Amino acid sequence: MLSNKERKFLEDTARRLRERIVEVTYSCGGTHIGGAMSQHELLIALYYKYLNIDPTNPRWPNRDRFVLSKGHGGVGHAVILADKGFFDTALLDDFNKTGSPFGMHLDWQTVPGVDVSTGSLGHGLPLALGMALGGRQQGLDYHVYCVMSDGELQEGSIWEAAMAASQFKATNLTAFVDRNKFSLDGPTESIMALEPLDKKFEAFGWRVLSIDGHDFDQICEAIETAQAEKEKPVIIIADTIKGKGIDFMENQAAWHYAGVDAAMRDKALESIRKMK
Ligand SMILES: Cc1ncc(C[n+]2csc(CCOP(=O)(O)OP(=O)(O)O)c2C)c(N)n1
Repeated sequence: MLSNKERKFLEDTARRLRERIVEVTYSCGGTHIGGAMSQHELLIALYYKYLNIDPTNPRWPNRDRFVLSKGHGGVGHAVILADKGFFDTALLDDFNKTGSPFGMHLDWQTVPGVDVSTGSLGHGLPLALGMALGGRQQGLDYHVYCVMSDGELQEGSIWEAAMAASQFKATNLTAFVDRNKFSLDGPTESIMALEPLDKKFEAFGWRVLSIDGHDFDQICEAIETAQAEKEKPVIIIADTIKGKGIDFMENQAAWHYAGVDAAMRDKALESIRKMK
């Protein structure tokens, strides 16, 4: 149960960094802003409450690992890493520009705090499972958290990893699905239906928790339940809204990837400032 102070801190941080994502999107000409907004509260809860990490020592062997399997959400990850002190926030002014450390998908070799390069969908869960099993093998007690998009669940590699995770009882791995119900150009259910998603993961041997992915109380309760689970890997299916917080972007596949001009930026910031 979050205290009022903790909840307010998480909500204020989420709002402040949503604004930063909009600013970066404006300055670099375009990002995957829709999915950055839907995944946002999951990343904020992890980075500001749970991850055992040290920004002064990004390669500390016993750090918790974070895998953004939906690598196109990298802009949302980058603003958080900057805010946590992994690198100078001013570097974001050149996001995705030639010569900057950032591509649209973050590279672990150039961006401190990134554990693995992602972007080719469907590979984050297998990588996260490898990290979890590797940690166990080495007697390290870190936890691995992996955020997937719903569209990437249409990749077969996810289901191979899902099978292996339960076979090997990878309880030091917690996965999330950013279930915003949209992929690049339309609803997931008309492109390649995923439902009943909870039943599918249950059949693959996972414990499934279904939550509102923008509600910090539900997110934090689910993460703590996952941390305490000792029999099965846990997947948290987070019901989210693509474009969350920017009224004219919400639930619009057209805002999967886009830029904003100055007028749209100001409208977006105004909408975010009205969020509770
Ligand atoms: C293997 C692979 N195929 C295609 C793409 C191109 N691509 C980028 S984002 C995307 C789909 C985005 O939808 P979803 O996965 O649901 O992401 P979200 O809505 O959370 O942004 C696709 C197909 C890719 N990055 N990787």
